[in-house]
Parts: sequence; structure tokens; C-alpha cells
Amino acid sequence: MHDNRVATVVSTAPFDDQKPGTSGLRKAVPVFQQPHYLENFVQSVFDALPDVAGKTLVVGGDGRFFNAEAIQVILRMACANGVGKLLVGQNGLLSTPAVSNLIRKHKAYGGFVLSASHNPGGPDGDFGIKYNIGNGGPAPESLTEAIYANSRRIDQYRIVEAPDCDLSILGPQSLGGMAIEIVDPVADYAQLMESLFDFDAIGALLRAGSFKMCFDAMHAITGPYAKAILEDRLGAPKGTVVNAVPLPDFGGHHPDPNLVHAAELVAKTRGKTPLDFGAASDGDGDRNMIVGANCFVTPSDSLALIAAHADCVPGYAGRLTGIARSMPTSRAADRVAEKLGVAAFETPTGWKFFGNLLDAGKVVFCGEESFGTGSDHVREKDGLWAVLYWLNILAKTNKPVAQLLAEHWAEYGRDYYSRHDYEGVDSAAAAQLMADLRAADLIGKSFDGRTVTLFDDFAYTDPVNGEHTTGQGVRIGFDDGARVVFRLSGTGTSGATLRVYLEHYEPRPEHQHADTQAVLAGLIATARAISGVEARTGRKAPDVIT
Ligand code: G16
Repeated sequence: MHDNRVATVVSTAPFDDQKPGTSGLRKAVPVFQQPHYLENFVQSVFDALPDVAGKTLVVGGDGRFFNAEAIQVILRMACANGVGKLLVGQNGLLSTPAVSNLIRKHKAYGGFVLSASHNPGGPDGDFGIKYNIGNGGPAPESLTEAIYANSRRIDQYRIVEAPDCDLSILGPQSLGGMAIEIVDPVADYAQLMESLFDFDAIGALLRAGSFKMCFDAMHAITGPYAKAILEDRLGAPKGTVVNAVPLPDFGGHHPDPNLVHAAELVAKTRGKTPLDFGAASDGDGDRNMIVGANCFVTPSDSLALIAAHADCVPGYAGRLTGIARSMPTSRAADRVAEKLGVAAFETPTGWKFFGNLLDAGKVVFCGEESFGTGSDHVREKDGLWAVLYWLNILAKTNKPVAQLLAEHWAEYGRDYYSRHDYEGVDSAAAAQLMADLRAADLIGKSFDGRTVTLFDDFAYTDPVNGEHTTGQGVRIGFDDGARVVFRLSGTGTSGATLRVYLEHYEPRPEHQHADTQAVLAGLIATARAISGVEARTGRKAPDVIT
């Protein structure tokens, strides 16, 4: 410890449930409110960063319930652990991609993101905390494992006694000898977006009057970002951004941009006078949903179209090296990579697995079926970035979303895709289901006219550092190109969530405009039969279909 800091050392005992999941530690708010719970985890992070003293960290969150209290604790613990400087979003607010950008732009050592992403907020909702490393991306497995190991043996933490910092005033202040800078959450991020996209073309489209769009911020963090960029800078009509004020409980809604939770937005793009374009982002601003007039762009297709149109976006023209997708994401992006002669990577679920590929320049675009798309501009997925990318495509091609999709499918074939989620099921039953699936021997077996040609539990070796990750989900591939994947979510906070990913490849243009669930019906029945999900969980149908 340097300078005049006086830390209090507090005795504590380990909690046994602080293992970071797919994206940091996520728990119900009351769990985080237990005495020492947050402090234990934060100290476990600091203990895994032996050289953090004197360094700069970034801190911000999505404004959900407990965000304000947690930030004050982190500030006091950072001070006690010798951190040199903290960059904090004004009022404690920063979207996840904005944190990533700030870390990179200011060459910070790392940062804390306070969010449970798309999970509901409020006193009975969820809270979360995630540590990002110096490249701006989520901590890799080796670090999260070290944090978890620390949390299992922790017996004390360090904190300074100090009054709360006023996070509403921009500029420098100090806390017990540690420098704090309160930064505008939007400014640097907006500048980055302007450097990537054709703002003149997008602005002309948005101001034309004939183009109608709506961005639903879902009462979450992207409200201020979207208002500043879409309305103030690009000139979209006031009111284009709805639910724009971040609320601690997201207005009682589920800030998850999908067909179920953003149903109001989707409704505006349907019927006789639909909007041309609709988009939404989630609690912490890293997810996105794209809808056009009477059409929905699956996240898997979105990644493929984004890659296929790289040449009409200034920040990406002529520099595509490769595309990465998480394993359960459809193979639509692979087809684009093949045609363009660039590399394609299949990684486990979790944005952290893209970090090394991006750092090494092996890929420019990454995407996940879970409504996540992004590029090498930051090391997180980025909701508003995806929306601006789509607006850039629309402005440059002058084609409606549905036409872009139809043309893409005609060229590459269509990957009909859907995910069925069984939420909050009994953890033991879900674990047994997965164990039995892994033990099954399905190669050569036939179901509903399809024969199994691929059957494995997905494992991945990082091509950059050789880290090997196993047990990432059961893949079942069929001879007609169809595929079913089973895995358990790593982001839920009660019971287990079983995800069943279904896809069917259709190369014939005349068959590419059917209803997705109808096309997948046979495959859905096969998945239910193979897994025995109904008998094992008592669920007759999934809770959420996206
Ligand atoms: C997180 C991760 C994503 C992952 C998603 C779903 O997203 O960052 O990489 O795809 O969870 O994970 P799971 O299927 O394990 O629930 P977010 O937006 O929640 O941070």
C-alpha cells in the first residue's frame, strides 16, 4: 500500500456459491445484500490481481437496484487494495460495451461491470458483478477460476472508512488518497460509433421522413446512449427511442430483447402499417434484437448479414479476416465466411471465448444466438453497435430488412433456427438429463427420417493460447444438415435452465419463407423424445421460445 491510505481489515468467512457463471457472478439481490457477500467477491477479485496496486480501473453498471450501493463499496475496497485511479460512469452508469471501450481507450488495467444483464432487476430481481481485463473483455476462465478459488478460502477483506462519493458531478475527486474521475458515460462511446459508421448516410435515412423506426431501450442502460446518438447526433425524430430512462427495476419488465419480452416493439413492426425497423437492447446494453416490417432477424442471421455487408460500412470495408460464433449459434455465418474465403471459428457460449481471437486479429465479427453481436471495436458484444450497423446497411443498400433477408437466404440458403428454454427446472433433474444425454450413443440412429451423423459433447481448444474447455453442450447433427444442441444456461439464478437449440438448413429459395416453428416441428419432437424432457422435468412445453 502506498500514500496515506488507512484500510480496515474485516474478518469474514467464505460463501460457497461465488463461482462466476457464463458472464460473472449473478445472484438474486437478497443474496448480494447478505453481510460481507459483495465484499468477499470483490476482495477475491483483487486477490487474483496481484499487481493491481497503482493501476487504473473502470467501474460502472446498468443502474439496476443495488448498483449505487455496490459501487460505493467497490470504490472503498479499491482504495484499500491500493488501486491508483478509478474511472466511474456518472451516477454509476455505464453500459457493458462502454466499459469495454473505456478500459481500452484509457489503457486501464481492467474494470468492474455491475449488471445481471437481461435478468430482471429490483429488490427481488437479480444483481451481478463481472470483472473485465485490460483488453476490455470478460475475464478468461483461468482468472474466473482463480477468483472462485479465492472466494472459497477468503478470511478477510480490506476496505477504507469514508463517506459516499458524489457520483453525479463530472470530473476529478479523491477518496482516501485514491484518484477518482467521474466520466460522461456516453461521450467516448458515441465518438467510437461515429468513427465506425457512415453517420451521414444513416442521418439522411433517419431524417428522410419516409423511414419509420423505433428503438426500445427497455427502461435500461441504452436509453441515454440511443437518445444521444440516434436522436441528438443523427437527427432521428424525438420519440424514436422509447423507454429511454434507466430504472432500477426496469419498470418491472424483463430487459431482454427478444420476441417475448420486447413484444410491444415487435407489434409495431407487424400488420398493415408496420414500422420499417425496430430494435431493442437489454439491461446492460450488450444484447440486441433486430426486426423489420413483418420480419424478424434471428441473431444468427444478423451475424451472417453483418459479415456479408462489411464492405458498405466504413469501419470494416476490406479488412474482414474471420468470423466467430458460439457453438449453439446457427451456421449461417460459416457459409458467409466460406464464400468470402475468410476463417470461421466455433467457440463455447460466452463472449470471453472471443477475446483471444479478436486480440490476435483472427476475427473481426463475433456473434451468439443469445442476441449478441459485436466486433473488434471493443471486447464485449454491443447492442447499439449492431443497431447502427443495420442502419448503415439499410442506408447504403436502400432495401427493406425483409428483402435483405430474402436475398441473403437465396444466395446462401436459410438456417431455420429457434431456441426453446425450460426455465427454473429442478437442478438435479436437469443435470441427470444432460448426463444421460452425454452417455447415449446416437450415431447412426434415425429419428423422424433423419439419421444422426454427429454426436458429441462440445469441447474447444483456444487456437491462440491452447486453453482447453470441455463439457460445453451436446451436439446432435443429422444427415440432412439439421442440428439439435442441448446445454444448461450459465446465467440463471434459480434452479436450472435447459436450452434446446434447433436448426434446419433449407437451400431452396421457394421453401425459405415458411413458419419457423412449423418447419422445425419434426426436429422439436425428436429433441423431446431424445431428451425425455417432459418426463424428467414435468414440463409439457418450453417457457420461452425465441
Ligand atoms: C451472457 C454471455 C453470453 C452468453 C449468454 C447466454 O450474456 O455474455 O456470451 O451467450 O450469457 O448464456 P447462457 O446460455 O449460459 O445463459 P449476457 O448478455 O447475459 O451477459
